[in-house]
Amino acid sequence: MLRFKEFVPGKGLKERAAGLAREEGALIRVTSASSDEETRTQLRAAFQRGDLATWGYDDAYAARAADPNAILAGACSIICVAIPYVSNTDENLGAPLQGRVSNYAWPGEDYHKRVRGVLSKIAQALDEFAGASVTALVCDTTPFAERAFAARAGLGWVGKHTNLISPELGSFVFLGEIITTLELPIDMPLKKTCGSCTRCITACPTGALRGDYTIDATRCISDLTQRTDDIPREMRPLIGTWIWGCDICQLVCPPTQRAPAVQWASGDAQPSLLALVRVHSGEFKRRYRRTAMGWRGAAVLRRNAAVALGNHGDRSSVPTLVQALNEDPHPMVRGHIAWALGRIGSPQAFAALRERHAIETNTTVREEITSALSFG
Ligand code: B12
Ligand code: SF4
Ligand code: SF4
Repeated sequence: MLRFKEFVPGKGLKERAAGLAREEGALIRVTSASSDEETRTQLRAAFQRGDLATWGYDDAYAARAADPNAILAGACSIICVAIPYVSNTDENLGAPLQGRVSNYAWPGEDYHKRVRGVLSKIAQALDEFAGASVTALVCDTTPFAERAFAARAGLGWVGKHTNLISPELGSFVFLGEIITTLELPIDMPLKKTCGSCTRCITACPTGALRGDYTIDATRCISDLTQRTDDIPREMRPLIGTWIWGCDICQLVCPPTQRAPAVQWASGDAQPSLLALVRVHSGEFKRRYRRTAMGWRGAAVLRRNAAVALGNHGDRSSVPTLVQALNEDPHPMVRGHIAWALGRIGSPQAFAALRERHAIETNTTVREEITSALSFG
């Protein structure tokens, strides 16, 4: 095991890492790479309750996610990194027939690339110092309890909305970690909690937040808009006009509201729903494939746009929806379009539903149309 203090008596490697992070507007804190039994227990409990049912996580995932050595054998320290992202979603809200995109997905390109860039820069400094590869990078897709380790490192605390809140940056931060075999001085967890605040719990439109720092993710709009199968009918009206992710619990969060505004985005924050409900492969590849809202494919975005149009309830969208009901090749999308037309409920919408019912061959879509016609 290398002890960096023995090699660098002056300016420490941790300070170097902090400086590199600061150049990117990011913050770091360090914790040891010992496995975390409490985290493992919390993860297992959440999975057993079915909180993450759509993600297929199990006991083996919990064990792995709580043990940094499962990612890098001989791991000694973890540098936890918080990278702020755009935090001003309220612009142009309510513009006609536009969908809401969670601000983490605004950037023109997928945020994983940016996070990896910051992590790689720091990891490279460590590897160069050691003269060997002594690091492994973690961001998002690796089985790893990122929020729990970030909290243990004192980067912030996990709020009742279950996001990590940095006292300096708020909760609109991406997390990433550099696990290393080097031993670095560790930081202490913060002694902060949410106290008696309950704003996120009251604001959540779907009742996903329980108030005990846990979430039923199957009710979270972020989860619902990322699914590849049907959105349960009873949840559709609660989604409002979100078409990818949801920020409500963070927008109302006082420490996040107090955090300095950050602008790092060039993407489409409020796409036109009438265009999105018809987005097909060429246009999808050009506009969305490389963004954070592209990984589930075009049909998921068309489905989400249909639900948002239904919730907008604007009769001017009916002709576009009717055309899509008759032309969309994906049964899931046709089913959600039928729901939207039923929710809008104009005579033209019901007439189109009846006509389609007469020729629709897919059983699930027919059932959606029957249900939509019952709105009338
Ligand atoms: C699956 C997943 C989701 C799921 C489930 C979310 C959830 N809350 O579990 C869905 C799709 C809903 C989701 C949504 C979002 N996600 Co997400 N998601 C993940 C992912 C891949 C795994 C999370 C996981 O394992 N969840 C299981 C739960 C049980 O574990 P946990 O969240 O890690 O919680 C631990 C801590 O909270 C700890 N804990 C700490 N203190 C305390 C105190 C008490 C009292 C208790 C009980 C527990 C506790 O207990 C838990 C177990 O260790 C992580 C990346 C990763 N690998 O960690 C990103 C991640 C959590 N998501 C992220 C983001 C940005 C989001 C969204 C904001 C995106 C959006 N705008 O739509 C929303 C936020 C919704 C919300 N309110 O949580 C960021 C969070 C950044 C931050 N500041 O915390 C992460 C870390 C990705 C990243 N690398 O930046 N996400
Ligand atoms: S992201 Fe939205 S739906 Fe999910 S917990 Fe927060 S407010 Fe509720
Ligand atoms: S809104 Fe209040 S309760 Fe919710 S996470 Fe923020 S500080 Fe905590």
